Amino acid sequence: MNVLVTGGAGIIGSNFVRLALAERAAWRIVVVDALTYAGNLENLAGIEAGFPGRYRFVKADVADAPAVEKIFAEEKPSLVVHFAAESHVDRSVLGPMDFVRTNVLGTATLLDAARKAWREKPGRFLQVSTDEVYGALGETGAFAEATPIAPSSPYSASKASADMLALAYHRTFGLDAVITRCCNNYGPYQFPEKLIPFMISRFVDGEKLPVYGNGMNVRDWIHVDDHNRGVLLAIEKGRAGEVYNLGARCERKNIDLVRSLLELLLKARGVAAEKLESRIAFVKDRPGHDWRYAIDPSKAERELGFRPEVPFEEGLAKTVQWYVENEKWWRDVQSGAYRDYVAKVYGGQTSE
Ligand code: NAD
Ligand code: TDX
Repeated sequence: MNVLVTGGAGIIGSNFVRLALAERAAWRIVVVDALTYAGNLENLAGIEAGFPGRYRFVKADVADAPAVEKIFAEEKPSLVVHFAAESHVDRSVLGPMDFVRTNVLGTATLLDAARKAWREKPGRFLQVSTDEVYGALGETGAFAEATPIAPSSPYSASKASADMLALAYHRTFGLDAVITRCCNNYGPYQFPEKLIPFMISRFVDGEKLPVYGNGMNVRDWIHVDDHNRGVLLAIEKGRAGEVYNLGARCERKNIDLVRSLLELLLKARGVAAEKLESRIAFVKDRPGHDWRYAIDPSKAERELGFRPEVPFEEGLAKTVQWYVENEKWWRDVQSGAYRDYVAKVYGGQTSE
């Protein structure tokens, strides 16, 4: 079975490719990724050798219709797992249009190519989405699939638009589309702009840790492997036209999470405990900062048998260990050296 995985060079996509090739022997995966600033071929290192004949990488922009149609014609995929996106909220505040282009137009381009390619033999389109489409919660409650969408940032509005297009292609054209909406991911290969790897890299560099606002905002956390196991379940057991929320019932206030990180780093790097609190700096709040996210995953648990396996404290400790042991990986990202790897493989054609 040929599977297109878009955005496979990002954190979630690259971990998905590893998991799926290991656990689904009949799959051959074609990664389609534009290698933007967030795409890192080092995240996929070793896969070609580890799974000979079952992996191909194509550098392409999902919003480029001729390129996408060519890939569909060459590979005849029966499944598309669509991870590719501009994913960082702060960047969407600085420059919303890249988000509209990739997340809205890119998703529409893929859906339309799938509609045309699957006229005779239908395939499945898995749209990877986010809890952020539901907007912000107050102190209580959780997002269910029936919660009205009310996105706050250009990022979440562009993801909500993509979800609406996927559902419209299902209703209008009968396209077999399934949507998963997951909470905040953590784990190896996460670009060091996201909270956890950003704080780790700042700590190691002796910099202050900038906590937005009063640090009382709440995020709901899941290990990337648990998210990806949920995506596999939605692919194989999900009903067409349905949305499945994925989460591990693991809410943490940002400030508490930063303090846990500090304690773990203290163990890993041997820094004096009394110096830790002075490392935290409360800074200006993010514009439109959603107060609280919490996912109710009971539909996925009931219908898909979804059961997250990684306890947060254990997953966080392993993740900190990974960043400590793989300092070269994030140093190459900080310095831009990871682009050289792209240049070596693709003759300098990066997409920035
Ligand atoms: P990421 O930023 O780490 O990676 C995104 C990948 O998409 C990169 O490899 C990038 O090169 C690629 N890409 C970007 N624009 C592209 C384009 N126009 N054409 C082809 N490829 C392009 O993102 P991530 O955190 O791995 O997120 C993957 C998906 O999961 C996204 O759709 C995101 O909205 C969703 N999601 C993320 C989280 C999270 O916590 N990170 C939570 C829920 C849902
Ligand atoms: O330096 C920081 N200081 C800080 O207080 C950063 C980078 C973040 N924060 C706060 C903002 C959020 O409340 O930490 C929380 C997490 O921030 P991010 O890592 O930027 O994630 P978030 O905005 O919650 O969005 C993430 O989860 C849902 C992903 O980036 C999205 O792609 C996903 O859809």
